Amino acid sequence: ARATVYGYPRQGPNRELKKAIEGYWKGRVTADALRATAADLRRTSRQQLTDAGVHEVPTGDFSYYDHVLDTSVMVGAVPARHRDAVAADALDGYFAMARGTQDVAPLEMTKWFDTNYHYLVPELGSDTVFAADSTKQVDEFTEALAPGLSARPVLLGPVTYLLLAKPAPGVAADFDPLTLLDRLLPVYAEVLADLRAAGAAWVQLDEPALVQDRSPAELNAAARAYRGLGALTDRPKLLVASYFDRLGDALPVLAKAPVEGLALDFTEAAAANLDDLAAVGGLPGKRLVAGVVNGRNIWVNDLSRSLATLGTLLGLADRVDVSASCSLLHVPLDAAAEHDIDPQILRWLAFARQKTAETVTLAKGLAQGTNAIAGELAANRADLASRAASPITHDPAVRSRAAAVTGADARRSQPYAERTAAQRTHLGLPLLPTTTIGSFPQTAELRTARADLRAGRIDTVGYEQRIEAEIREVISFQEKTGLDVLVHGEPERNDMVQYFAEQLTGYLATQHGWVQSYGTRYVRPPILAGDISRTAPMTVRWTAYAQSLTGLPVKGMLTGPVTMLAWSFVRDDQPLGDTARQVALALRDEVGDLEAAGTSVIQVDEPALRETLPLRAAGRAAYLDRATEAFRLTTSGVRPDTQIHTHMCYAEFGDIVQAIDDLDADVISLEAARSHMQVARELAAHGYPREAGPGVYDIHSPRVPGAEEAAALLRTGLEAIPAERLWVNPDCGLKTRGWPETRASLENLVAAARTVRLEIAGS
Ligand code: THG
Ligand code: ZN
Repeated sequence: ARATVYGYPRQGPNRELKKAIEGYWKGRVTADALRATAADLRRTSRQQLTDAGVHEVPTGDFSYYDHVLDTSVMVGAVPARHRDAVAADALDGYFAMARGTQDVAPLEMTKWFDTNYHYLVPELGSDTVFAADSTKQVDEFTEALAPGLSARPVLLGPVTYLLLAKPAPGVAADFDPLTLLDRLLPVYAEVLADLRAAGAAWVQLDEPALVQDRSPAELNAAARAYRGLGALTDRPKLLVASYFDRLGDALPVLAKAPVEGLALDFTEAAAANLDDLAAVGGLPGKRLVAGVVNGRNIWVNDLSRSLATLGTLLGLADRVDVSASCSLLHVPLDAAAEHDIDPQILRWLAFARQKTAETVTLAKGLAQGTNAIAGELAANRADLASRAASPITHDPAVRSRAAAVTGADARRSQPYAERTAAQRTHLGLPLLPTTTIGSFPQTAELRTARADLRAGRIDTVGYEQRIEAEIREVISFQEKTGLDVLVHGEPERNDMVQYFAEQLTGYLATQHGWVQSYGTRYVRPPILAGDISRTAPMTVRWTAYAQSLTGLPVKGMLTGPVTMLAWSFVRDDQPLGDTARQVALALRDEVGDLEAAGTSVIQVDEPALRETLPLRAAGRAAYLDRATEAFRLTTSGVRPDTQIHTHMCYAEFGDIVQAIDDLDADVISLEAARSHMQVARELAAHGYPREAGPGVYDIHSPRVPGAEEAAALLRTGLEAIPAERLWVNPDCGLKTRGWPETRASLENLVAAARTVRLEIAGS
């Protein structure tokens, strides 16, 4: 048995890649310097992998922006609007597809399965002409060749590529990209031949889309694809890789296909994949790569358990190799870089570098027996035992409180229909009330203040004075502009998850734990490591200060439990529902403290609710139950006349309207400006009975919407939602906008609300 991985973090230990690419965009770094930085980073990664004992290193997994975009380039699927830019300069054309230019829009971006990575969606149509460009794959494979080293190019497979694509602009919406398979396969054949000519013995084709629910036609396409590629004579051996879930109905299809290897996920899907593998009689004559090390969480592996799994696989294939379950792109690079985490807790963590070492240890244990890795096994047992016995993971007070939760705790004391009247009276709001989502522009002064505090140039008192000054500005601006429900503007917050994670016991923050979100954007997801509790109020000080400045209601602003989990690394030693409940209870206390401090409107944001929907339909009902329960546990302790708001970004809500209703929030604000209130019609079509604020100002663009344009959107909204239940707000928070456009846009938004109120009064 040998160790391998499917991909490695791209950014480098200090996000050197981000700096080089953004420098190139600004004209401060030449194309040659950018290429040199990238080649250096790839060399260092390969060195790290080989030093750790990985036998076959992946190549081609590197990307300047996104591996799905790289695949579009590899198959020649460049949208017509980007062809001139690509012809003029390949690198600039590539970035034009990724980010757009003054004149052309970029490719659309969306989430990579149920991870927090985002890819660029291929745009295809019946007139798409594919053409092979194997340059990147061949170059990155060739540069990896060294004496004694084997490298395995990793490509996105043709079936997943087509399943991730969508009809290009102007192509009929019902166009099915999968109909292009027969045209795409010859292009893959050419790339495979080029890689063989370059010396590749194996090529990996990633087909994660096959772990989702797939129709007979889609499974049939997979069968055709791998019959076709398998039948080629001029090709390397093929390893078809699946990850993120069980392969399910696609397993018999690939087991029968004339390919030489299959990679399966044996982390959460282990039992199902084992059963399915046994049911097809194993993979005689094939190589099985077993993903037993979780490639998307940060916990140390249970080596004994993985060895047991690997042992049962031995008889089921010709050869069994060991890997992380998916590309290590989804975890930070190196836990050893974390100097602020308690050394004992650090031993519970494994980032990409540590996970690589785990796969090597497991491969050695599998090949040579457990005696060969006795030292590693003993250390691993000790680390797992220290985690299991730690007071950090077992806080009796947190546990008994969570165990005592009843159904009533997650239910408001009155139904929405009765509460709403009490809230109207209590708040004294006009028809079509105006508000914002919560954050105001994060100015350079605010970032400087935070940096000054971190560096010790100012003390806490000095910092808080600067934050209070900003809150005074934001409140006085909103009063002057005529908004009805105000916010404090969140000047004290960095990331909406990190801000709370830093204040909750049981949560860990990292210093260098960057994970790519999209392109050059990275996040440092905090780690839900132990039982979660709140030692003191987290937001009350700022909300109360803002409220003391005005007679108008100021909204309290919290991040909801579902989003806290979705954008963190979660515990793997207890059910997700238990972790969600602990976070919800801590937030529930914050909601209670805000109410007690005189806050009558409290917003609990859940932008990630839709994002983390399970890949297979079978898991969705349970997820939505757990998610809505955690939200209601957070928000249900308040008086009937306290108004609970929630907010969600990103457009597609059609399939979760019932879950949104089950949140039992009083008001929801949603992104809608770009889709011309589509979401309002979707809510109405599902009979959504509550108040809603479909956004009338697209904050993702610096463009200022005119008052008449916003009024027109409101009139469209009124066709779906009655005036008594319609709110007026932007699409999302204003954190990334500048003050000038924020000022102008909100003035127009208030003017639009006033115009439409008069129209309603006069009709
Ligand atoms: N916070 C967290 N996770 C998220 C989002 C978030 N996941 C989904 C979505 N939002 C991803 N979107 C972004 C948008 C911007 C950035 C990252 C992810 C970003 N990052 C800075 C960068 O790379 O320069 C670093 C930010 C920092 O210093 O923390 O701009 O909002 N948790
Ligand atoms: Zn938003």
